[in-house]
Amino acid sequence: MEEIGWLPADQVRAGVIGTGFMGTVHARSARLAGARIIGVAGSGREKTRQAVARFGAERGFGSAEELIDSGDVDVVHICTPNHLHAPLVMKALDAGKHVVCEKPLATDGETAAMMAARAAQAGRVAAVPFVYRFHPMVREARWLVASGAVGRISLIHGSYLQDWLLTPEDDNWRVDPERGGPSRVFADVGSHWCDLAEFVSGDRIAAVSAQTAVVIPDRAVSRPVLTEDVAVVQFRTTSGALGTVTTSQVAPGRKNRLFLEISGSRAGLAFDQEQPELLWSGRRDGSRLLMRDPATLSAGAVPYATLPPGHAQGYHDCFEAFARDTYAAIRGEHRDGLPTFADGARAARICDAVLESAATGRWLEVEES
Ligand code: SOE
Repeated sequence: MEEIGWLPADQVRAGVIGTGFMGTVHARSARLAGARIIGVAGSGREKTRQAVARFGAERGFGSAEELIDSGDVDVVHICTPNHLHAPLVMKALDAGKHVVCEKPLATDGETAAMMAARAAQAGRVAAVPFVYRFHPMVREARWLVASGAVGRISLIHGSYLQDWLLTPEDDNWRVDPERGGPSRVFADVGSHWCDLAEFVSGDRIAAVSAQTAVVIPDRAVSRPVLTEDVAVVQFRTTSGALGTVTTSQVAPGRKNRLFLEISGSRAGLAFDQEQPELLWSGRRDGSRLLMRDPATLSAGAVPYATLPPGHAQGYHDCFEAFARDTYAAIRGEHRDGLPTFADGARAARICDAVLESAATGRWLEVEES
């Protein structure tokens, strides 16, 4: 096909596997980040056909494998149920593709580590959309910690609460351990929280003590339910800080409420993902609510503050920034804070420890890498 003049010579060519909510978000972000959406592969011809139109894709593929083997796809976005992540990632890496794979990277830590090692060996960009790193006020919090403004951290705590699985009629592939893996709420959203806690604090979760509960034992389709609705984790960090995180997908009224608070010797910070334009900053002599304003943000946050103050940025902006940084990395440019397969493997390792701790009632160490 003749190259049209206005198409940048290095325009990234993306393929999306999966046509659900996440596939749609990935396709939108890829397009806004400047990629061509070469094609889509869904779980059936009709879903693929509808997604081609919805995603603004150039064509549909008959299968994920066909998309991966296509010579005009540079990067594959994998947005399928969790059990398919590993086989599709490995096939894409073997085909020389860069890969973006939804979290959890894999349903166990050992497989996730193998995927990360394969990506490193292949020299491909391999990213995981821990997208809450891309809220400008999260970057501001990270900058404040790194600058010493918070002081020595003593406590990291918070929660990630949702209610979309509150009733027995609510069901989803994530409930089925065959498709979602052995952990549900912690692998699905606890992974985000732990990644963000480590990203902002610069600390590492070193050991966990967890409890999990299946609150709804029978659902409309899945019965008996084997994966947890609630997980409560106590932890200590490498630097000696203590912490807790509470995760639930049966918390009425909480829609996507990731909350992270860090207490240091000089100041405290708190971020609420449902109020992402704000960052609470607390000191002994008073506290303030910092509002996202490019004019007052640190150098670490400004690149992600793409709108004027008062024009709220949100989830889609995070995903678009993630796609931009991923594609910049594909072009060989460094982007600070890009969540890679190494981060995905870490999240899976923490999740393994949480499940084992909940099963045995013991504290479990979490290896650094
Ligand atoms: C469902 O819990 C879900 O879509 C997660 O899978 C996403 O990772 C999270 O960002 C929002 O909620």
